Amino acid sequence: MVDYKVKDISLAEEGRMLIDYAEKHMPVLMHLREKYSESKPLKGMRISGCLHVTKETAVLVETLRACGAQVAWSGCNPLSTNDKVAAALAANDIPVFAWHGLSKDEYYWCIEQTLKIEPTLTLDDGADLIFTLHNKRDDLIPNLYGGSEETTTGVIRVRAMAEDGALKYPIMAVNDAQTKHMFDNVYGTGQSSFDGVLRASAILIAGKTVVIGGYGYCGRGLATRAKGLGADVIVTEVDPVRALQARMDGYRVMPMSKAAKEGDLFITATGMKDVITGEHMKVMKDGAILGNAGHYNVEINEPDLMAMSKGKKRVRHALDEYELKDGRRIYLLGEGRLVNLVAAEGHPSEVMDLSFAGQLNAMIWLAKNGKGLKPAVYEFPEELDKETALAKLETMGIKIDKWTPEQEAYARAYAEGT
Ligand code: NRN
Repeated sequence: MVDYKVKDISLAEEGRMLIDYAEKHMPVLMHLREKYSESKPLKGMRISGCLHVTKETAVLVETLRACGAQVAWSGCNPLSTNDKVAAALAANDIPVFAWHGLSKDEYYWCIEQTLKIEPTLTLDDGADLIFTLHNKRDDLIPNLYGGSEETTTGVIRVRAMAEDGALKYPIMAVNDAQTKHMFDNVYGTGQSSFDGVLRASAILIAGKTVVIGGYGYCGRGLATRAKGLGADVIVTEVDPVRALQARMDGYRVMPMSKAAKEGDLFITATGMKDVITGEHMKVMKDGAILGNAGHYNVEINEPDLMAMSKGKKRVRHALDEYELKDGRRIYLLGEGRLVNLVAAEGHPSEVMDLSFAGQLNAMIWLAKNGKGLKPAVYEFPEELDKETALAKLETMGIKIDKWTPEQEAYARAYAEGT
């Protein structure tokens, strides 16, 4: 048995059933596991991972190991670990350091445990592992071939590090793979955030006014699902182009100061702090429900909410009721942390199949090409994106057209006009 720390190892059997179930909905990743099980392209690699410990992540972790890598894993959010899955990984000899309800110190202790394998690759979601390496263990950086980053917020963070000349090893922006953000961020976040809202609040969405903060890939998915569930959707934005797009997509667009008076349910997906503050809470309806779909818990200002409340009470799974001094009640989902993973199970396996095919391909690419690469943020190779999309279509029994040689020639020709 390897070193690990989980909530309760006796949950392993239940966790294994969850992982087996996820495997059945992740055909692309399972195909890649089978494809590489002989050649083991990650042989000799040591991967420290910092990514939500869910049934889908477990499929990725066990695929990385099947491809030859030694792995050590922590979660990337104090409230997103599924304790049954963590137990199943530990029981399968994977050094996993993760449990639901970590303190901040425990969270970073878990990350540091994964560094004991002295990684040659890092796999991150939100860049807390990358930042810890730079900040506390830069002695390990010379071993690194490279790393990957899963999510929008993490890519923004490492790009800022690179801008500052602070990035010390190459990072592939897996979030920027088309087969990741055009699917995970849109269809995944859209569905799984409402999964979280409904498991925690059990409200009827039809007939309600739902305010979506941010109209990026995540916000677009959220607005689509809110509309599909029968809500009257309001979008708030700071970017005029995205605001215009939201209006053209048929949603009402207005400042949060105005939306705050109308909303029954608020979901933020901006990556920015203080999207909803006390100023907005002051004018909200009695019973308004606040949720965040962004990576960090900074989008809803919970200290403002606490300051205007007599007290708070956990009234349902992942739902806290704040009784305000003026008698109104406001509800906060998942302590303001990303509602899909805290109140539900995160995105469905079918869409994580795409994201994690990207992560696996990034690890294989970096194992091959990373050594000696300039520390910078690298785009996901386009041909790998197309390969992943084709593989997914195949699992769906979908065939597509192919250009003829004449069409190939036409695409290259610029002389032919009208
Ligand atoms: N089920 C999941 N397992 C899951 N759902 C969403 N994410 C998940 N990771 C593991 C991540 C997405 O890829 C959360 C990240 O913020 C987002 O990029």
